[in-house]
Amino acid sequence: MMATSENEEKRSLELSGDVGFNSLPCQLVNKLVARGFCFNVLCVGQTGIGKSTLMNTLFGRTFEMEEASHYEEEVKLHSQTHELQENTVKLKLTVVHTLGFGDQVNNEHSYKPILDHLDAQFEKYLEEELKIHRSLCSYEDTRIHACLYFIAPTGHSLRALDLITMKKLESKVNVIPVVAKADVVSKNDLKILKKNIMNELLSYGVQIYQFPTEDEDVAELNSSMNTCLPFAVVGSTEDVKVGNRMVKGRLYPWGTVQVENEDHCDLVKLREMLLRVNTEDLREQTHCRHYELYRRRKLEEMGFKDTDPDSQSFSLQETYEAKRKEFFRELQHKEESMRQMFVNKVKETEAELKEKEKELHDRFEQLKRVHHEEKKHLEEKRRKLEEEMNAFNRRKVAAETLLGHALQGCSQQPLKKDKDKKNFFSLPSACSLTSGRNMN
Ligand SMILES: Nc1nc2c(ncn2[C@@H]2O[C@H](COP(=O)(O)OP(=O)(O)OP(=O)(O)O)[C@@H](O)[C@H]2O)c(=O)[nH]1
Ligand SMILES: [Mg+2]
Repeated sequence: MMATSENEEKRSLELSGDVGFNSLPCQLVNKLVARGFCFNVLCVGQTGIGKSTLMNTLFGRTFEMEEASHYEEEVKLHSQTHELQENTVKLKLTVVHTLGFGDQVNNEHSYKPILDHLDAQFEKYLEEELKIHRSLCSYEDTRIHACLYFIAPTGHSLRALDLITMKKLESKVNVIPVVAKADVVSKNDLKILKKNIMNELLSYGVQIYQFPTEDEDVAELNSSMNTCLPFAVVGSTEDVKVGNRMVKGRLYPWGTVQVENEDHCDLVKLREMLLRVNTEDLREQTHCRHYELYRRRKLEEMGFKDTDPDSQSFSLQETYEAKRKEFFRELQHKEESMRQMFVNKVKETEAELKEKEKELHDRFEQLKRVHHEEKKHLEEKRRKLEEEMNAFNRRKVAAETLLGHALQGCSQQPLKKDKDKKNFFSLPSACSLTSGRNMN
């Protein structure tokens, strides 16, 4: 077979018979139906505004009705996945609720956890896409396809929180605003409220999801629905009797609100737009617009780009090499600064140790001096004591000699004994002997 050259003219041929490739759409449909679909909806709105009731009403099922606490410290996201089936079509529906949204005293950063959640889902998908062994066909896509933004029916228009949050969300998700609990306002007030909301969104440049009008089959329907935005919805899972049939509705002392009656609210319109006509467009917009934007920013952040400054195409290999070199340069730089830090630390510790050693040495010298002084002092004391002892010994010897003489004299003149004894004891040397003994 010869390769077709680029310049070769393309020929259009009429086939004489059926060769079979006209079944391609059917093959595709069969494959997709067998695989099943997924659709992820995020409900943003203050506590008790009717998010759960509306989701139950939209899908005609009771998913979960646990009330959220009003005392959450920060906004949290809670997601639940349900496997639904309509005829042969399987749908994995994930509903993500915002718990505590609008409940804080300071709502300044209420949108942050929502943005983080949206980014986290994009990041997960990007990681899968960048893997060597990708399994995107069986990948469980958690990216949010539609965000229902619940606006309170009271008030004249949007709150600052609504405007800021929708503005932040517009580049990350398809935002579809709905006026919740529309049965609590009169028809006229609702009309004014819807108009005010749209005007405000327009003047603040908030881009909400527009139903696509490119496809001829749905262009008319979608463009007329675009003028009905925001949909005013009423939710109910209760069956009420109207005439001789049972309908979903809300019973009031003055009458019944039928949620599926288009004269009463826009629930049917919302369901039609969200689930019957534009589900695939919502999925496509999520992938081609919001995810693409996230992916582009992320890859640019990582240093990838399609063209270099001279508009020459940039190869992945070159980008990788450049990034690798930059990484090693940074690593070297870090290593060098850590080494320098370590050397400085060692020097500091060394200086500290030297200082301590000097202090100890000085202290030792001082103690040595004190010890020397004390020793000298004690030597002096000892010398004095020895002198005193010598003097005492001398006096003792003299006294003993005297006593010896005295006793000798007594034995020769016994009659004079008593008198001499008296004299002896009155002698000054005897006195000093006695006092010397006392001293000892
Ligand atoms: N009047 C009126 N009440 C509604 C409507 N939808 C729900 N409610 C009531 O509002 C209350 C709260 O409804 P939920 O659906 O639990 O509200 P939620 O936003 O899911 O609340 P949390 O999950 O706790 O944040 C319930 O008493 C519902 O019956 C509505 O369209 N109109
Ligand atoms: Mg709820």
